[in-house]
Amino acid sequence: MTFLYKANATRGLEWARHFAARAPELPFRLWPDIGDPAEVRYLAVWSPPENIATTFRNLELVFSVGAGVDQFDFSQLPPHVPLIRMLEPGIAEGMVEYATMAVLALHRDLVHLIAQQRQQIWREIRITPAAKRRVGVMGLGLLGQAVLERLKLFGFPLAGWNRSPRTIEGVTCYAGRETLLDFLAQTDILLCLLPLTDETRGILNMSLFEALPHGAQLVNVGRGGHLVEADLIAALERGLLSSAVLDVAEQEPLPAGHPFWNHPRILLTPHIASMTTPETAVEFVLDTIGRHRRGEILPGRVDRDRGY
Ligand code: NDP
Ligand code: OXD
Repeated sequence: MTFLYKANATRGLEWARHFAARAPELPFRLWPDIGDPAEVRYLAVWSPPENIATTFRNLELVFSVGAGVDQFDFSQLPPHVPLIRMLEPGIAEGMVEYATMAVLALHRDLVHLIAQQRQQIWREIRITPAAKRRVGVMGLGLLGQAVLERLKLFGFPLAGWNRSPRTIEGVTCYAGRETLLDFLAQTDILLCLLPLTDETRGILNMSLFEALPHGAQLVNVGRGGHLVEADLIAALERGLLSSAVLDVAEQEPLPAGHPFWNHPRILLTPHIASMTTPETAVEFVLDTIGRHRRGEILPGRVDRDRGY
């Protein structure tokens, strides 16, 4: 019986060390050293290998190394094998830091100030009080809620938009497509923390940008597939949006020559908003394996019909 890991190799070595300390009885293997595939009971992956169902015939659990699961083709996974997304606290901590950084950067016009510095321009940009900067979060799941909780400290009027209704103290919550326009109309800084599904692909598009107040700003920390990239460039050119912070792109790494690299209104980071922390991730997967053996409910189990 083995646990197979297929993701960032350097962090995999850390997983191996924590596994050896916490569960020496469960052999841990690092891709591509898979050993006997019939022995693999647990698989933790970022990019899933091909032919999972036929190669690993005795799989019991598949873990996503990240919080998102859009990289999986569910039809390639044996239907009886639970797919578990990563629910370790390091992901939320990283995301809260990044989202706070991005919202404050946009609130304080950092993207414009950097552009001014590059052009050797010394010019004040008037400060807008936080109480007059409305921040809206799309996706009120684990991460969206954690981010909103921290943003409360700064005094921004806060709103959130979600598939199903939520009640969050201090946050005006909207639910369902029919409320999207109302939510957007009162959002100056929009932060996307949705999972990527058939319903949310391309949701950050020109008609959404047109529904925001003129000159609004965007943070995309969901997935590159949420954003229609050409629409973002056009919306920046038209002044519909004034700047954007992007952590994700349709193609990662971003290809050479892509307009995002040098765009003066875009601050781009290489998908690092948050990262799975090996120590707490190993704790989470071992806890999940224990629950699975005892026939208990599995936190983080993906609903394949819903897509997240
Ligand atoms: P959760 O599953 O906890 O939350 C997702 C939320 O989105 C739920 O509240 C859900 O609503 C809502 N939602 C889903 N579909 C829709 C829809 N069609 N319309 C409106 N709301 C919808 O996920 P997390 O908060 O943990 O993570 C969110 C995403 O963040 C991940 O899927 C991943 O893509 C991204 N991420 C990015 C990282 C990065 O480094 N850039 C790091 C980690 C995550 P409901 O309450 O009805 O289920
Ligand atoms: C994740 C990510 O989904 O890093 O955890 O994007």
